[in-house]
Amino acid sequence: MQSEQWKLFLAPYNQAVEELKVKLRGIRSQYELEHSNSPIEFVTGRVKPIASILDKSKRKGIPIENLEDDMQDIAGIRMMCQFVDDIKVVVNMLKNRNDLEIVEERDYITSKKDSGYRSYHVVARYPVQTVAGEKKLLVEIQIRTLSMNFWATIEHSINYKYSGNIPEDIKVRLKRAAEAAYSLDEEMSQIRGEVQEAQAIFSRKTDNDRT
Ligand code: 0O2
Repeated sequence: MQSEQWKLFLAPYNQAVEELKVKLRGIRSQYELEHSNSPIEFVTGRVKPIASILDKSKRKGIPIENLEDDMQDIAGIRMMCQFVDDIKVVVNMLKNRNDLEIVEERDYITSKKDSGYRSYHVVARYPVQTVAGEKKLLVEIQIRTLSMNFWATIEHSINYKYSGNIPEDIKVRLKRAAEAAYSLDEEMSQIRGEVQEAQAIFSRKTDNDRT
């Protein structure tokens, strides 16, 4: 594809990511207004860079003309939660939306990846309104805790640095770090009530300070 064709191909994906970021961030704002604890801490999104699309299409043997049907993460959304239990709440919330049609779920929390990676992936079709009519695009939504995200972000950069061939000793340390991150999640879950009560008090205080 020429650069102009890429722009046209990726435009609806950009639109999907921008729309979903607004919609999903809106849920957090609703919780904030109600002073209740949000299962969503923050939301990010990105369209896969062309180089990564080409890389993955080669690695997975996906012909360019099949990208729309066979590459599920050209549009990617990440939803970060404070607690592991929030992940289920967020997944159910996504399942109940009428603008998302869930096509696949991958639970890398119950079954972590070999690398140590943990996250819950939901692949869904999302309708984008284009001048040529409605286009239902695949989007991949990754739902994870803050500590899973911390680990994944660091591992991703190390993986990039070593072009996918992380030295064995670093791999071992990363696996250990993944378990430490998970222990942190488990510890925090144990004092969830305490944490949430403190956050509710703090949120009311900052609201009062502003008025
Ligand atoms: P980026 O930069 O986040 O877009 P595959 O791509 O073969 O691993 P598949 O079957 O297409 O996997 O889908 P999967 O595993 O559900 O999702 C792939 C995405 O999940 C990756 O996208 C990462 O975002 C994340 N991911 C999966 N495994 C790992 C891991 O071991 N470490 C980290 N840090 N992230 C992981 P991309 O395209 O790799 O990267």
